[in-house]
Amino acid sequence: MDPVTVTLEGLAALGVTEVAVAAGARNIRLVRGALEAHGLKVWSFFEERCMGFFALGRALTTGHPVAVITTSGTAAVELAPAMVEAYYQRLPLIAVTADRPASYRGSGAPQAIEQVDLYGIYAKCYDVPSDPMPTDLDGPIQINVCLEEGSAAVPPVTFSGTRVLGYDPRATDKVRVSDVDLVLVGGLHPTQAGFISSQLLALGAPIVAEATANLTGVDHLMVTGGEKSLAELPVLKVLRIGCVPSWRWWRDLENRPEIEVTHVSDVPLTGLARDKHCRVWPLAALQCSESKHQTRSSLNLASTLHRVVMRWPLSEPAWMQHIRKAIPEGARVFLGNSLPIREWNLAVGCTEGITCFANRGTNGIDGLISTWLGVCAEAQDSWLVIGDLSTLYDLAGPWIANQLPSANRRIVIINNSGGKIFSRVKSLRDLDQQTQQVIENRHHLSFQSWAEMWGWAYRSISKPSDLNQLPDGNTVLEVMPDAKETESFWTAWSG
Ligand SMILES: Cc1ncc(C[n+]2csc(CCOP(=O)(O)OP(=O)(O)O)c2C)c(N)n1
Repeated sequence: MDPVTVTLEGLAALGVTEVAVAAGARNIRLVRGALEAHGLKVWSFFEERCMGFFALGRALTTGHPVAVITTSGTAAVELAPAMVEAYYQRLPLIAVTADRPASYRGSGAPQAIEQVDLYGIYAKCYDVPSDPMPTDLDGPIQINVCLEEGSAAVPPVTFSGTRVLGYDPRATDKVRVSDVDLVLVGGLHPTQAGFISSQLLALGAPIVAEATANLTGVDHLMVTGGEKSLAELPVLKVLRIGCVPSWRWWRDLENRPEIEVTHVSDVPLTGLARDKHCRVWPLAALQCSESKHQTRSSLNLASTLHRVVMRWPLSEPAWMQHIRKAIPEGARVFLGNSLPIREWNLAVGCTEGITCFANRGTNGIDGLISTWLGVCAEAQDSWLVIGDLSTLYDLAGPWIANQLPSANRRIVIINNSGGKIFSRVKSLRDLDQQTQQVIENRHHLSFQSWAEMWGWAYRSISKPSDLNQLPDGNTVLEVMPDAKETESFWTAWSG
């Protein structure tokens, strides 16, 4: 059978209903097949890096497999960052890489690179037509399709969205938990967060949750204060749920073997080198009953936090609270890596009324605008909170916005003129000026002309009231936090 038909029918059997394409001569038959298929949504890109992250965002929010179709050569390589991120989030991202016929391998002929197993351990490769198409997937895969030159159409394939799973996701042993001092919750999809919230309610142990945990109805168990509270809580047994937590406290667990961790996550990795071969239980396995070990401490740093925020209202953490207040009920929020997610976790935390997402597989600052646009494609209100270097990384991200339904999309750039996280890392604070300049990539760029280039409204934000009465549609909000206030905030908060 024609490898194009084999590929498209294979994608349909995996339950794909969305595909992103970046067209070239080599993949044109796959692109035509996608455009002519029934029941398939096609997103069109001019480059592959943003495309990969956009598709990752679609898979992150829908939970369904999403395919991206590239032409041959370095086009296929451009998907690598998104494929690696998909691996560490176990998202069903399918790279369909058009290739020259197998006889060209090892020849150095134009646009013939070695595409089989291009993503190494991060994506199992199926070489079509030699290999059969996969019938199941639990993370990213590559489908490398060898094609002769030509542009002939294929008979239309129907994509019904039905996926035949080879396993029963409910069939799992239970992990019974009743005796822990602390629950640490990292990112959870909102559809999983309801079940986890009910389990944690039954457990009754104190919870330190990231904003992306999306928990509901457990406010009374929630400990605010982030690192500061974690440092003070007496802990010997921890239940870790969801994505690997972003707290420094978690990293320091490497050197605290006396603290026992039970891992519950759909990504079967512990996120701790010391527990490398530990069992990680799937989320559905969690069965909690009331904790015998009630360490409900009187630790409540909420009022201290409030005081410090009020004292330094133009510091970065205070800006997170101002931004949260401007976000309407029901909005989808994406938190950029580096300081935005950390400052949001501290100053806002896990709040009801919005759903939060992030790329915490590898904590990259690349592809964040594109991932967010994928996550929020069908949301009426969506917000991205992102650093300035992270924005510079994904300048082509807004390309796809014109193909999305119109909605209120806000990119909030926290422009602190460089990678300011490095001035907060203890081991880097004493570096000389020149090295600091290099590690932070200090700059004086503004994002106004970038917003204009993409036809997005732009607002420079220097006081909280600038966030009122925003225009409808796509908007870039450039926040300039006060560097001195930020420094004062951290001195007052952590000393
Ligand atoms: C792809 C990638 N490259 C490099 C890094 C290392 N890194 C972590 S944070 C950071 C700086 C981020 O700067 P910015 O987006 O301005 O955020 P800020 O630190 O100011 O919050 C860098 C380069 C990374 N996480 N991902």
